[in-house]
Amino acid sequence: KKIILEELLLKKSQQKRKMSPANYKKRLFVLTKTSLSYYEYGKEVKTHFLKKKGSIDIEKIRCVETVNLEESTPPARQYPFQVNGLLYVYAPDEERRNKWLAALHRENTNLLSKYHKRFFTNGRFLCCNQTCKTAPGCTTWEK
Ligand code: 4IP
Ligand code: ZN
Repeated sequence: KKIILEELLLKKSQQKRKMSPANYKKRLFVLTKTSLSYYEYGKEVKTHFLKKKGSIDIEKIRCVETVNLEESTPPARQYPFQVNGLLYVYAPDEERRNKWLAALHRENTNLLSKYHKRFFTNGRFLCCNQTCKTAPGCTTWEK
């Protein structure tokens, strides 16, 4: 399948399991016409044996936006973007983040106009205090 965009980016754990602590992993993100996937990638992993760690169907993506920075965010995490308010990915700089946002917007026709502008942390969205991960967005998104 044709790759639209591919880059080694930092991601925050989605914490699907309740007890898992938040952590950050470098993953190879690959965008195609049909999915956004991330793979384990490192010196010890040969490129042709990349291990897929996660994937989202493009048609299931409803929101792709930046995320407001919280106080004292380390240098490596200055350019976050979110997918569906659940997957947080960090680009190395503003330009690369814009590249990903533009590509994800271009491939997607199902985007909602509302999103959460701050992180989901400790069981709630910091922007609106909603505790459900799938709670409707609180902020209108403008292109
Ligand atoms: C893992 O931490 C990794 O961060 C996983 O990311 C993440 O899954 C897990 O969160 C989290 O517990 P450990 O490696 O220390 O176990 P990756 O899949 O990129 O390795 P996500 O869902 O973020 O992919 P859970 O709670 O979602 O499983
Ligand atoms: Zn919100």
